Amino acid sequence: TGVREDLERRKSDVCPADIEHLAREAAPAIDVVERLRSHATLGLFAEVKRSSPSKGALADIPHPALLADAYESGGATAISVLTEERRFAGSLADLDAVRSRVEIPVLRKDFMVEDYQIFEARAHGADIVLLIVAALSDLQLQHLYALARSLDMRVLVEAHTPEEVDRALASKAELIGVNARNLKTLEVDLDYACSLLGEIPEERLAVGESAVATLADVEAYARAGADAVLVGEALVRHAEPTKAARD
Ligand code: IGP
Repeated sequence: TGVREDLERRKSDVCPADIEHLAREAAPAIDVVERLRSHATLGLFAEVKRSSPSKGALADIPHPALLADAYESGGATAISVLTEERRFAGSLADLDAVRSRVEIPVLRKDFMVEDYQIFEARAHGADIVLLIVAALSDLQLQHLYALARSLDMRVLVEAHTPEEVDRALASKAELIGVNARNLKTLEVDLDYACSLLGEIPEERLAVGESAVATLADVEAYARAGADAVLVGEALVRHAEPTKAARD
């Protein structure tokens, strides 16, 4: 696939030994779990997303740093940055731009399958990485989780079905995300995601992902037990991102 070629190209630019070195030398990661636990209100992961496979181009984002800045001013807990190039039109350059602008934690949102990508995330200043249960074996999940934690990053483990929620809970991840979007059919179902959020025990931090269009949707996630929500499209399409994040 193209994704694999992109990864191989990056590896030939920065070899695995060098990316690991850069990851270990990076400024310390900021702890999103501590921030979420110390705030009584619902957390917000505000996403920088130019395009998606389900909707195509979402927004023209000439300056991701300025968008992230607006999210931060609006009170976002963390910024999520899509770095996947082919389907989401993201890049590590977007991650760099956002990282150098904001002081809140930054999540690298991509399809992570190997060590190199975890080192790369930290080398580019990410504080959090996403691991999608559906894309990984239990062994890979445990391994990538442990690697990310060894670099002091937090891990958002994403599930979409009851079986995946069980697998996510079996990992040690403090942050469990339930994605309302089925990554195979690309359909969203907020009620279904809310029912799965109910399965996540109190000690874990539950994140409602996708399908937020209105305040009522945010409230539905909160009632279902979410500690935070992750919002992309509704924020990037909003004319006033600061106000949107604040609301
Ligand atoms: C944001 P939305 O519907 O607010 O734009 O969704 C986010 O949940 C979505 O971008 C997402 C995603 C992912 C993208 C969730 N999990 C995994 C790529 C890969």
